[in-house]
Amino acid sequence: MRGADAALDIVDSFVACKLTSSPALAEHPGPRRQRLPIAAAEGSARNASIRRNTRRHTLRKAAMNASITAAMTTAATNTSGNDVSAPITDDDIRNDWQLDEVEALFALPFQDLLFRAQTVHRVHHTPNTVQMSTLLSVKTGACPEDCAYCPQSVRYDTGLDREALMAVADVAARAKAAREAGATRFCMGAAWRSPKKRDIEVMTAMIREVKSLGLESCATLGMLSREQAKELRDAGLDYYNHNIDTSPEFYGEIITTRDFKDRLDTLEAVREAGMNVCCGGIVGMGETMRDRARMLQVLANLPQHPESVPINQLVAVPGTPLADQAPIDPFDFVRTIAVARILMPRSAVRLSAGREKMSDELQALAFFAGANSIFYGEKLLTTGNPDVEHDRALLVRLGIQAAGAAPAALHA
Ligand code: SAM
Ligand code: DTB
Ligand code: SF4
Repeated sequence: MRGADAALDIVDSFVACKLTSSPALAEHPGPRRQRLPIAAAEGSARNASIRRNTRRHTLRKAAMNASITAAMTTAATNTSGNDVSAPITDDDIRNDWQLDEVEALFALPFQDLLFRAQTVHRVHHTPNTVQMSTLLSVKTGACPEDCAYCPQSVRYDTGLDREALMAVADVAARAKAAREAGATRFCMGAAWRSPKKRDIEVMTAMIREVKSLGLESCATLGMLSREQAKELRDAGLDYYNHNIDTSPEFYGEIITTRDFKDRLDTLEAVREAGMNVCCGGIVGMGETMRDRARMLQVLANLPQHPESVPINQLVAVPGTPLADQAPIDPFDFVRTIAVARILMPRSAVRLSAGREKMSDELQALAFFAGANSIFYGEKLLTTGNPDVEHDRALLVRLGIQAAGAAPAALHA
């Protein structure tokens, strides 16, 4: 075992021991509607994947380790007295995270967790940079699914008007505007359980338009068959967003019209088609800390880490079953970002829904914890998002650059 791993394992097991009776980490109380196996995601491909994922970024690592070692040597003996000063290296891409290890990360003192997350972040990413995606709901409302958080489910009266699939030319115009505002990726969302054949035909035309503008393309359209995934990929789709949303154990409390395994099957189809995976979840739905740890464990133990991991804070929409859900402690939200960063070092971690309710200071903490991607534009799908002017000003105040955007776009 490498020195860094050994030191951090000692810290982790120490914290895990102290936490065996922590109420925050107790199983979520009350009955579950269903408990679903996830062996498919956590199983057979793990060893091959670990080997595949141990490619080195030698030059960057050497440079980073020099500065990290200097910083950590002066900074770090943690509260347990264990030395955590050994540099974290980019050998740490793993797909075999154990639940107690993930829980132990959540339980670290806040500053230790953020220091470790920021350290991992700097080994694998250009600091002070965020990727910006703009969302558009291309088909809104009347979704047959019963996701308890979602304003677009036909089952809840949220006052949302249903809208048919948009015209391709209108989507192209919105994509162009997003590019001019500084976005580098355009994400099209549709309130479907799964798309029909004719929907895929229109979506492929939209994807071609988005790509012709020089933008990266992303879509989130519900469950896909393998054939549909290939059709979207052939049209040029770069990313497919399909969230697992929460832990397998809590899933049945939130959604009953599909199961956790359905999500994993679509993720597998997306990977098989050769697209990048965008997959994350929501915090603040009444889940326990253990559920959050399980959700991140499942994501990190997929055969290949999602390239993009959106962490949404619940937008509690009136009319949905979660309308009155109490907001989570903001520090726990930041902890979730930090643990995602540590478990999936190379992924983009997106500070996603919920930013409208977050202070600038909280967002800055989330960036420090390793978030390096945001949704940019006045609207998410159906709910609000910070104004672009506010976001631009925030990034300037924090000295954060927009990754890959034309500089003129951001200073327009
Ligand atoms: N229908 C498709 C699906 O469910 O995959 C695509 C659209 S769906 C709105 C995309 C994701 O948005 C959901 O999986 C969920 O993670 C997120 N989302 C939806 N409503 C939300 C809310 N009120 N707060 C936070 N995230 C939400
Ligand atoms: C994701 O993880 N969050 C986005 C995107 N992927 C599709 C959606 C957030 C939706 C928030 C509620 C709404 O605006 O309808
Ligand atoms: Fe439908 Fe997606 Fe909303 Fe669930 S999250 S109700 S599948 S649009």
